[in-house]
Amino acid sequence: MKIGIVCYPTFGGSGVVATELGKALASNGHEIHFITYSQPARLDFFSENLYYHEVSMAQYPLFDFSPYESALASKLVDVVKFEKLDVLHVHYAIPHASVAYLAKQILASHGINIPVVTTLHGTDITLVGKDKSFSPVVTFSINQSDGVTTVSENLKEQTLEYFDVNRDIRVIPNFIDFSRFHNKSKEHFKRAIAPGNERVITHTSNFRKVKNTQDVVRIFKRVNDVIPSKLLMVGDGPERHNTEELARELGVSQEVRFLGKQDAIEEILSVSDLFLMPSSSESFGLAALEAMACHVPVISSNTGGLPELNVQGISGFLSNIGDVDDMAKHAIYILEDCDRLKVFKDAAFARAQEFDLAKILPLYENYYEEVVSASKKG
Ligand code: GMT
Repeated sequence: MKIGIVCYPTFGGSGVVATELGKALASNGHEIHFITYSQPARLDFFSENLYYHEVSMAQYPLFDFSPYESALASKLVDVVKFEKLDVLHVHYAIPHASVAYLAKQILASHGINIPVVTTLHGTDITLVGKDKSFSPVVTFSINQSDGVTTVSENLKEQTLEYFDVNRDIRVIPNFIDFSRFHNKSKEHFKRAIAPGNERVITHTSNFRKVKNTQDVVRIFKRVNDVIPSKLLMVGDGPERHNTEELARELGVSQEVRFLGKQDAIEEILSVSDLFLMPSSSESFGLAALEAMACHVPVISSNTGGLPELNVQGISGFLSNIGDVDDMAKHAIYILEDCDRLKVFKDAAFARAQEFDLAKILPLYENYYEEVVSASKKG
């Protein structure tokens, strides 16, 4: 198939899923066209089946806000028409689903039918999409898509609860590519990070409010009081400063390393013993899945789609949002005993295998086939 993929090309989870999906589809023989405003962060290799079309915008002094939607719609029309795409797959509803609808209407006026699949990733529904300034457009464009997927059952339920949706939604969870995410032997790195053989605890995120990065430090402080440990904070974003401040206030800054944005996340996870995700909202929790694939158990909140990934008492533990005492208690339970830690590490890996790319990719391929054939009939 010839598939157009639209996403945010940044480090966010939706862009990562879109890019990894495109790469995997290309390896499976599909022709994939990424249409974004800059090269997606993980589109870092060449394949004969991969194409990248940059959305560029004419600047004009009248534009206080650049009309990105119009530029993207025009690019979609151009790429669909000239590359003869079979389907457009847009990731993150705002603004991609409504832009795809506009492009679809323009193409229809040229006698071209292009089915649109929209994947909802989380904050486009739970946070931003619900806002009055977006919700009529989000509702309309979900209903106008030829296919809609969410990354968890919980996100599907939330979509149906918050929006007046009159169509089926297919749940296709996030996935993991084990050829990249597996436990690598990084003993020299581990010795550098934890010279006293301390336990290594890791958090990766975009340091936005929903990630509760200060709770990560609060949990760490409680663990570190009992078990010698180090905390690796990977990523960057608006809450980083406050989080660093808290580490100083709590007297643990010497044990906490803020590593900023990192490409080789799998190497950091390979030296980790525990992953913390105390988010107040999480539609799936891709970062936790990446950790589990590298044999790292997860202490998370029990919000959103996290209970569909993290299995209580098996791959880790889940607690109420903000209950840092409970999270710290569970973290200590896992880390205090070497044999127990090994059991949790193995179980986290086993759970991650249920989200193997090889299992999830056919779900998308079959869905494209269904949507394309229904759109030809209809
Ligand atoms: O986590 C983020 O803030 C980034 C966000 C995104 O849309 O880029 O991630 C969302 O999509 C991921 C991939 O589907 C999910 O695994 C994350 O759970 C989800 N984040 C939230 O719901 C907060």
